[in-house]
Amino acid sequence: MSKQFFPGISSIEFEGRDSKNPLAFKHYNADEVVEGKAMRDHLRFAVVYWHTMRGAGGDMFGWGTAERPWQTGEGTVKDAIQRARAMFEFVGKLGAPFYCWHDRDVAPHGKTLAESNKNFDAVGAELKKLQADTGIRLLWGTAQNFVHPRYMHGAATSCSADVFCFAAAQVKKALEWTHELDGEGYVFWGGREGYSTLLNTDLKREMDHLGRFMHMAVDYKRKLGFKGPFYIEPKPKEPTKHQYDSDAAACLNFLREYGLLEHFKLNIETNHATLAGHTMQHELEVAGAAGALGSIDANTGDLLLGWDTDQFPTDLYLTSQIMLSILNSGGFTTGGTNFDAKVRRESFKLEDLFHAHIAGMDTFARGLKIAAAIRKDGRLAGFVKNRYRSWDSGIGAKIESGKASFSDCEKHALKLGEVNDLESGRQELLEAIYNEFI
Ligand code: XUL
Ligand code: CO
Repeated sequence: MSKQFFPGISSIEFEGRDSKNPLAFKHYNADEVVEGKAMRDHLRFAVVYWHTMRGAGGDMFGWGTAERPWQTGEGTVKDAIQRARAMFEFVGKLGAPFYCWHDRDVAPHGKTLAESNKNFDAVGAELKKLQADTGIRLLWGTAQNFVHPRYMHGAATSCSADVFCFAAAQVKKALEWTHELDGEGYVFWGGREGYSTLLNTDLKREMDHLGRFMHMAVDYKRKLGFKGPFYIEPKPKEPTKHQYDSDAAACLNFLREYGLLEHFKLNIETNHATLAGHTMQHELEVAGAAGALGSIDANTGDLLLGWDTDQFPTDLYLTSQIMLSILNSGGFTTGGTNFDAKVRRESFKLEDLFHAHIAGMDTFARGLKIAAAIRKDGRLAGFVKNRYRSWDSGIGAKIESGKASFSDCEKHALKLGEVNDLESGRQELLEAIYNEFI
């Protein structure tokens, strides 16, 4: 047995809602069946490598605070392999089925691209072994095309064609390892694909380059034989003032404009939705309406702080609304619930990593049960269905099926004289009904 990084903590078990054990699940019971499927398969939890393993708790005003015995600061491959073992010990003890990485979280940057690739190959081989030993699977991989100074002007949208090539090479390699590790999918988050000022930016040319980049990725995916979906993760700002993939609607428009829609779904993140001025549920519904709801980055922001605080989700309204949209869209297939979340700077102890994930998983488990109960009850869905009943027959059905013209509508309206039977939207009643299930 190799060195243990969490020696005082054993596997986290389900103990039920009356348990007072901080290191036990109160609601997440992986085998419990909800709507005919085990919770494990509904929720498909994943732990992120970056915040969990690499996050040190630093902010722009202070150094890192977190106790992380695997962070030696050496930046060597040996160090990265230790970190991989710590990661798998953590995910295994937590009982999450999946994890996610950026290429440069798992392996260090080299002095050249060839050296970076070599580093990645060494750590990738260890990940493959750890996956086989533990049964933990890769939900998705992604390339970190935003940390290195070469990406200061963007990666695929850089003003430099040389930088575009580095970005392409990095994605190519990250895709190869995602495929080798049997990843369920692959994510693109455009960390610096945007601008800080339009004074120096050819927006159209940059968007065209991004479209070209994605087509090249699709071609390479085909060549590799990788079958998992590509996801774009929308975010409106941070680090740039404006990011091109600003929200679900902007991503869908980009994908449609460049003929890429059939190859991509979206990975929707709560804190990114709020930064865009939307609710998470809005983003999920927009993605779902386009048949592009793929996966979620489960976190939350703080409404009083205007930045991406990436907190663990512990709000039952949030998780139940998310699970309602997910269940209504048919549930996850290749996607899952990825905790793109970090513990607060003040929560610096090792066990805080467990407390945070347990809180997130329990809150999602309750969200799932609440959403299933709301669906079983049927009053909310029934209200919505009934609200649109004028479209089920008569002139409504004719309009929906494309068989009515403006003249037909005019004839209908003239015959009616006025609309006299409008009904209440009943928002407050519906909110009270929702509360019955919380
Ligand atoms: C950044 C963010 C990323 C992506 C993956 O805000 O969410 O970590 O999830 O690159
Ligand atoms: Co994210």
